[in-house]
Amino acid sequence: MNTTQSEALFARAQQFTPGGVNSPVRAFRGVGGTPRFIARGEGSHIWDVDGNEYIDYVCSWGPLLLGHRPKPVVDALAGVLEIGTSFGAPTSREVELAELIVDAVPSVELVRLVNSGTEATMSALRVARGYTGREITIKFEGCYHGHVDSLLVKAGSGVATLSLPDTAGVPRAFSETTIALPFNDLDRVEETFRERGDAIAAVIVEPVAGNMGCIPPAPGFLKGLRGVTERHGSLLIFDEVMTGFRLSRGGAQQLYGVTPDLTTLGKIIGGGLPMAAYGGRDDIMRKVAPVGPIYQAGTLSGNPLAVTAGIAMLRYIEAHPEIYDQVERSTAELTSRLPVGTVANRVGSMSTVFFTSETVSNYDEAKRSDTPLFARFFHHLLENGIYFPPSQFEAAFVSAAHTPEDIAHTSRVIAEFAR
Ligand code: HOZ
Repeated sequence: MNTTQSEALFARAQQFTPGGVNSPVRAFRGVGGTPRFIARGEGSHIWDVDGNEYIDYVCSWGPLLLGHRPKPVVDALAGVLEIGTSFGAPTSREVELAELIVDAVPSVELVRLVNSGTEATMSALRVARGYTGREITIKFEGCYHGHVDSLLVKAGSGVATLSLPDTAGVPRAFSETTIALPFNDLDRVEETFRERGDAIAAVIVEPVAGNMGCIPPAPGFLKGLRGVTERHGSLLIFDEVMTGFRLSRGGAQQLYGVTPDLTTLGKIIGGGLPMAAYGGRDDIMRKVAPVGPIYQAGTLSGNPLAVTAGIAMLRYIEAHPEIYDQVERSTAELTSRLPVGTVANRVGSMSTVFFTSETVSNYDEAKRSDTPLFARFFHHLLENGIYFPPSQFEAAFVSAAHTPEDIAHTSRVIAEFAR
């Protein structure tokens, strides 16, 4: 495979940008080799600057539920260019998007739009602290909630990919407000609440973990979190940046029937443009400025382009509920012919192949995967025109644009992988 242009761009990029990338996992450090510089995408396929074509299972790390350049989103964006790109004043489109989100996501009665998942989780945590008057947060090892200072404790995603112990630059006072516990271990959560319950503002969780690879919640785990937080007067925050509108229109909370107090959203709600949100119970969200004392603001929040793409995406999803069955079936097929010595975790259209024969239900178990072997698997796929996440500790995504031929070809290539 010729990668001359990508290599040249990567060398040039490293002169001007740390590691040559604007987000660490993209640098391929978890798998080695040259990151592909992408020239364009259409449907389920992308093309790199050397003209190589790939079936894309990164899907921009989740936002592209409809694949690249879906017509409803592209058409809506063409229309918005007529009106302007940013006003820093409210527009009717923000109201429309807020209504769509409130209508779809069970826990969300009021919502505030922001620009990135990091901003959403940072703000939701501030609201939880302001509302409860407490400072401690429980998070789970291997879960990733953006690069919020206090949440970069035993974090997944790029932190796990680069095997960073914890992150330089975070004041100890911030990380000391966080208690990290093993995912799916309700006993440890109960025990921690017994010891420090009256200091805990919130439990934040990815209801289906996607940032240590895909790990589903154990039966009863999410309900247990709901129960213990309620009993101790703390808030339950679902980080649905990845799972929101991906696992169902109402996200993981609808799928598992557990309603948190606050929810963070991102990725799909921006239709492929930078957009995120946090929202939840009316009485909690009314503590946010300008109605309440908890301050949070943003110049580009509710940006007309991102909001327009988000509305087009959510309206399409509302009108085509059948896409959820379709992407789930495709993902089941994709993970049906695994090489010996692997396990695949899958929920809906999120999945990860781990190189271990043991169950993977938490971060310690995910770390037992043979990551050098994962790297060989990744390059086997890449050489055969299949673009998977370049890290063991990320989820792969299937979109509604993936065709039966894409899936059949990919599962054949997966089955052919020889150790
Ligand atoms: N941490 C992101 C996904 N879990 C990766 C973002 C990116 O590199 O674009």
